[in-house]
Amino acid sequence: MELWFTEKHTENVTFSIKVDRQVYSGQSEFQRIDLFDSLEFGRFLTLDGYMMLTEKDEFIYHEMIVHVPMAVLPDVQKVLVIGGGDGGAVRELVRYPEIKQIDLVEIDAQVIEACKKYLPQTAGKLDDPRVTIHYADGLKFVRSKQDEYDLIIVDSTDPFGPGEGLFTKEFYGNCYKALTDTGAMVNQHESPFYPVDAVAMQRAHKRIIDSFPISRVYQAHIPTYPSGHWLFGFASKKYHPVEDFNASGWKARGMKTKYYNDKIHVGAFALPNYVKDLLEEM
Ligand code: AAT
Repeated sequence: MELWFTEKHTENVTFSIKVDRQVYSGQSEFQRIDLFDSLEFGRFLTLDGYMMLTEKDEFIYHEMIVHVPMAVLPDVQKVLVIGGGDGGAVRELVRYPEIKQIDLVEIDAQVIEACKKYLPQTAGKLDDPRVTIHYADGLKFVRSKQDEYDLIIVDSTDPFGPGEGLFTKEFYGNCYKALTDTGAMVNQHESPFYPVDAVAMQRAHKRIIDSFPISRVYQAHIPTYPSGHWLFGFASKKYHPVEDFNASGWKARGMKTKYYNDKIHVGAFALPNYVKDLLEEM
């Protein structure tokens, strides 16, 4: 008998991966957590039936959410990651020796436990001494923070269920306040392609523009997310993601990456016309 994981991307479109076996299934206070093994994408994590990451393509998402801001901001010492309990963003961050402290705020301890046990590829660096894990709602955690972080990475689920509050005006305003004068926030910014996702993307963009003086959107190709076309937001107090991009500084680090490079950095901010229209029409 064949076993398939299927996610509905719209009312009329599904995306399926043939599953070898189910590795883990649990129900936390917040969501259902599943891990599967597959031939094509390796092990993958789903929350409430939605794809979070696969071993084969997670490098694209995690490199783009971390290296883009790190190659722009000149002196990042303290970082806040909201969500991201799989540890993929943390794994990329700990590669930077100048980062002294990483606070990871994950609402669901069970996600972290499951990933530590079953997804060492992403969770392997969660024990780095610079990392402190806070089991809390990111929305509440940032409320009390002021002038503290050089970089905030919002590595959240989509805007329904526990992740809903991380797409609100209140949250973005509090992130602004939690950042230092030269700080920036990067977020996973949903997909522009299917109208069901684009509406959420536009709403988030409008709220970010209202909260930050500099706000740009960049893109990457993520095969296992709806439509494969995914956006990220770069919202900043001082530094512009392309004009202040330090390409030579990045290259001098000699950091080996599988997706990100200096040309991708600049190119990712070039958006298709229909995406520009969606962002401007709000
Ligand atoms: N690194 C790619 C994987 C994720 S998972 C996002 C994480 O955010 C989950 O572990 C979830 O438990 C956590 N989370 C959700 N809501 C909150 C909250 N309010 N506070 C803190 N953590 C939260 C991102 C996948 C992107 C999917 C795109 N379709």
